[in-house]
Formats: sequence, structure tokens, C-alpha cells
Amino acid sequence: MRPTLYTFSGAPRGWRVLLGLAFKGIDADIRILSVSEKDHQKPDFLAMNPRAKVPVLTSGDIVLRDSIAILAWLDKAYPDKPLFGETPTQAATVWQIAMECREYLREANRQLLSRAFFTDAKVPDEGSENDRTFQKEAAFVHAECRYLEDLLSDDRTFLAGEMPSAADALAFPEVRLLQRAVETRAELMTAAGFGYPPDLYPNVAAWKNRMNAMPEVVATMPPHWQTETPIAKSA
Ligand SMILES: N[C@@H](CCC(=O)N[C@@H](CS)C(=O)NCC(=O)O)C(=O)O
Repeated sequence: MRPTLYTFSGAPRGWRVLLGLAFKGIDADIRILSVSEKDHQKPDFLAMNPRAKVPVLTSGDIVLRDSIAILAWLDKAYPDKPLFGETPTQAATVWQIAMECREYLREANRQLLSRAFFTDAKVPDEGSENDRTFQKEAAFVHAECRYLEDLLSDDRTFLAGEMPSAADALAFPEVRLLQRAVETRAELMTAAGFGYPPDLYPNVAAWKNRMNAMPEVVATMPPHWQTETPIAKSA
């Protein structure tokens, strides 16, 4: 049964599932819901997820409403190209990185990227309360980038080894969204220490470029990015 995925364009948790599907080569119907039309708050969607959140994945009678549960289900339902490793050590490595990305990188990005994408993205006045909060947000994201940088320092191809895994599915949307913020909110991101050249973290940049070069990954890019022109040039 071909699965159906409901998500928003650019939603990081939905993007995790798009990447899981892509890594495993699974064909799915992708339904992009409209945030502005509040599609996720309409009765049909609430019947699948009363929490009104994406992603939701359906397959036959199965309705799944959590990005990581969906990745775990995909791995059992489609065992080829495992997302969570094959050996106990690989599984633990993938889960640990994935959970750390979910817990820390997502939270760090949520704060900084909300400011970048959902406010006027003005650089706060130096020394203001808002500036202090902003500097803390930026430091949190830098700490998580350093964590990824260290992980990748032994020249591994993907975050948990030589094959793309759930760890890459969780981390890539976050790093790619940071790149997008640098491209479209250059002044704010420069003030956050992420200005040009954005590749402060060379191992992360090389991994991101390897991912960006995979056609199946390119196919997961948020559709609305094609119609929105970045203000700054892409690195
Ligand atoms: N635990 C859920 C969280 C899902 C979640 O927070 N999704 C966000 C998009 S990334 C959402 O639907 N937000 C809509 C809203 O809060 O109104 C998962 O990982 O799937």
C-alpha cells in the first residue's frame, strides 16, 4: 500500500520523513498542506491527528502522527536500506545522534529560526534585552553546529557512518534551514555569527554539500523555495 504523507512546505519534522522516504527509495503521495489556510486545523486532518501537527503518514488503516515513529515504522515496513542501522552498535549510534538532534538542534533552531523567518528579522539594538536573548539563541545554535562538526571530524560520509540514516534525516533539515536563513536573512544571520562565508563548520558544510548533491535529497527541498527568491546569493 503506497503511503501518503501530509506535511507543510519546509516543516523540519515533515522533512525528516521526506528524507527517510528518499533514502529508502519509497514512493509516497505527498500532500502539502497550507499553513495560511490552516489545513491542519480542519476536521479531516484533525480526525487523523487531533494535535493538529504535521507530519502524518497513512498507509492502509495505519495512521501515524509523529516524525520519529513514522521513520521507525518505515524501517520495519520497508527493511531495505535501514534508517536505524543493522547492528546493535549502529542502531544505538543512529538513535543517539537522532535524539540529540531532536532534543537540542531542533530546539536551538526553533528559537533562532523563528526570529529569522517569522518576525521582521531586524538585528536587535546592541546591549538591549532582546540582543542578549538573541546572542543566547545564536550561541545555542553554534554549540549544536560544533557538536555535528566534531561528529564528522573522522571523515565519515554520513552522520552515523557510511550510509544515510535517520540521524541525517533529522539533522539535514536543520542545517539546510540555517543555510536558507543565511541566504534570505543575511543581516540577522551575520549578527548571529553565521554570515558569509557560511561554512564556519567545514565538516558540516562538506556533509551538507554531499547531501545537497544527492538527487533524492534535492527532490525533498521545500516547494515554496522555488517561488521565493533568496535576498542573498547561495553559498
Ligand atoms: N512530535 C511531533 C511534532 C510535530 C510538530 O510540532 N510539527 C510542526 C511542524 S514541524 C507543526 O505541525 N506545527 C503546527 C502548529 O503547531 O500549529 C513530530 O515530531 O512529528
